[in-house]
Amino acid sequence: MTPLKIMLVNPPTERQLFGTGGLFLPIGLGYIASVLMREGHNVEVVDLTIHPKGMEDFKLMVKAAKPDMVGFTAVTPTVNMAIQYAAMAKEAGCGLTVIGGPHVTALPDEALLKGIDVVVRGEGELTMTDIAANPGGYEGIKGISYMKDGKVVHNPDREFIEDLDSLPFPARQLFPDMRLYKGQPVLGNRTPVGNISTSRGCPYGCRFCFKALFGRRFRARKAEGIVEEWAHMVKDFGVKEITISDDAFTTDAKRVHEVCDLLIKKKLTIPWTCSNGIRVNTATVDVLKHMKEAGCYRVAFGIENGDQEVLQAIGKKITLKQVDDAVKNARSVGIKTTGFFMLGGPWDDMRSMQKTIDFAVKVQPDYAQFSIATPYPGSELYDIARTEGELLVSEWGRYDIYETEVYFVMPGRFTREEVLAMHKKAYRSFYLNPTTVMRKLTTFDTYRYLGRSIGGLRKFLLPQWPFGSD
Ligand code: B12
Ligand code: SF4
Repeated sequence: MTPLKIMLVNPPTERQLFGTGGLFLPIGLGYIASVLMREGHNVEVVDLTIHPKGMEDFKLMVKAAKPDMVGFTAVTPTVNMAIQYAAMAKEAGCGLTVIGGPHVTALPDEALLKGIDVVVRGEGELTMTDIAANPGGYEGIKGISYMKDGKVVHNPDREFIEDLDSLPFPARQLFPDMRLYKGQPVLGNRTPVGNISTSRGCPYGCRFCFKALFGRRFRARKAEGIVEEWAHMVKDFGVKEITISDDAFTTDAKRVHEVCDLLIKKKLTIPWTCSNGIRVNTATVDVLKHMKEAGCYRVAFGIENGDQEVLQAIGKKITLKQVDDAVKNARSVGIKTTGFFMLGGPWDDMRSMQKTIDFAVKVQPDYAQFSIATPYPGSELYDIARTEGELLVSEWGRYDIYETEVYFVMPGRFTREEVLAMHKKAYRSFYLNPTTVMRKLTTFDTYRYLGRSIGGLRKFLLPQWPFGSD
C-alpha cells in the first residue's frame, strides 16, 4: 500500500464562518484520522471553526500541502460549506474529495451531484481506510456512494463496527489546542473541556431523532479503554472537565458502574457531564450516586414534551412520572440536571406546547433548553414535515442553533408566529419563575461563572431574545 497524504477538514456553518468558533473537537474526524494514521498514511487536520479561512486562502493552503485526498465532515448546517470548500480543494489540484457524517449519510446524492467524488455513508473508519488503500477503485467498497458514467452508484451498506475497543483513540494531537474549543456553558464549565464517545447506537426509536449513522443496537466500549482515554485526555491534553457525548451512556448500568469504579480507583474523578442526555428510565439513584462519586456533576434528560399522549406518539417510551423521578433522583445525589424540551413538533398543538412549558416549570430541572423541532434529513420528523406539514426553510445553512427558526408548520395546528411566541414564553416562564430564580440565586455556580450567568440572563431578559431572526 502506498501511504497517502490526506487532509481532513471540519467546515464551519455559514453563520459561524468568521464568528463564534468551535464548540467541541469533532471526534468523528479524530477517529478517521487515527485509523488512517494506523495504516501509515500522513494525515493533517484543518479545523475551520477554530482557524477560519476564506475560500481563496483555503485553496492556497491545499495548493501548498498537495494532499492526495481531502475529506470533509458534515452535519446539515455545514454541508453546503463543506461542498464549497471541496470545490476549492479540486481547483487547487486535489484529485479526490470525500465527505462523511450524518447529513450525507441521509442524502448522499445531493453532495455527489454538487461535485464531491465519494460520499461515505455511516461509520467511516473502515470505509475510509478502504478508500485510502485503493483510491479510485470504488467497486466493492461497502458504505460508499459515487458517480459512474453520470449516474449515482450506491454500494451496499457497511456493517456496524462490532468491537469499538478495536478502534484507536481519536487523534486529538492533530487538532488545534484543546483550549480553543470553547464548549458551551450548558455543556461544560471548566476549560479545556474534553469530549469522549463511549458507545454508539441507541435502542430507542424516537421519531424526531436521526438514527441512520449508528443504528438501534447499543454497542459499547469496555470500561478499561474508556478510562485509559480519559486519563490520556487529562494527562496529555490538560482537560479540566469531560463531557460524554453518547446518545445513551447509561443504557447498561453494569458498564456505568465499572467505569465509575475505575475512575475512582485511578483517581480520575475530574468533573464530568452527560451533556447529550441520558434516558430518564435509566436514571436510578443507584447509578446516579455512583456517577456523582466518580465526578459527574450534571446530566441532561431528553424530556421533549409535557403531554403523555404526545410522548407516546413520538415513540419516546417514557412517562412523565419517570421524568419527575429522574430529576428528583439526580437532585437527591447532588447532580444538576438539564431538561431538553421540544416545541412545534408535528404532534404538537397549542395545548400540548403549553403543557410542555407547565411541566418544565413543575418538574424544575436546573436548566431547561427549549428547542424548536428541526426536521433533520434522515429522521422520520423530516419525512412528516415534508409530506404532512409545510416546510418553511430549505437552506441547510440555517439548520443550526445560532438563530431561532421555525422550520415547518402543521396547517390547522399552529402557525410560525405561534411557535415563536411559545418558544419565547417557555424561556421566560421557566427562567423568570420564582422557584428557578431562587435556585439560581442560591447556587454557587451562578457566582462562580458570573460572566456566563449574566450573559445567559441578558438573553432571556432583553426584548430581542429569543426572537432570533424574526
Ligand atoms: C455530541 C454531539 C454534538 C456536540 C459535539 C459535536 C462535535 N463536533 O463533536 C454538540 C453539542 C456541540 C453538537 C452540536 C451540533 N449537533 Co450534534 N450531535 C452530537 C451527537 C450526540 C454525538 C456526536 C458524536 O460524538 N459522535 C461520535 C462520532 C464518532 O461520530 P461522528 O462524528 O458522526 O463521525 C462518524 C461518522 O459520521 C463518519 N464521519 C464523520 N465525519 C466524517 C468525515 C469523513 C471524511 C468520513 C470518511 C467519515 C466521517 O465517520 C465517523 C466515525 O464513524 C450526535 C448524535 C449521534 N449519535 O450521532 C448529534 C448529531 C450529530 N448532532 C446533530 C446536530 C443537528 C447538531 C447541530 C447542528 C445542532 C444545532 N442545531 O446547531 C450542531 C452542529 C455542530 C457542528 N458543527 O458539528 C445531528 C445531526 C443531524 C444531521 N442530519 O446533520 C445529530 C445526529 C443528532 C440527531 N440525532 O439529530 N452535537
Ligand atoms: S432521542 Fe435519544 S433516546 Fe430517542 S432515539 Fe434518539 S438517542 Fe435514542
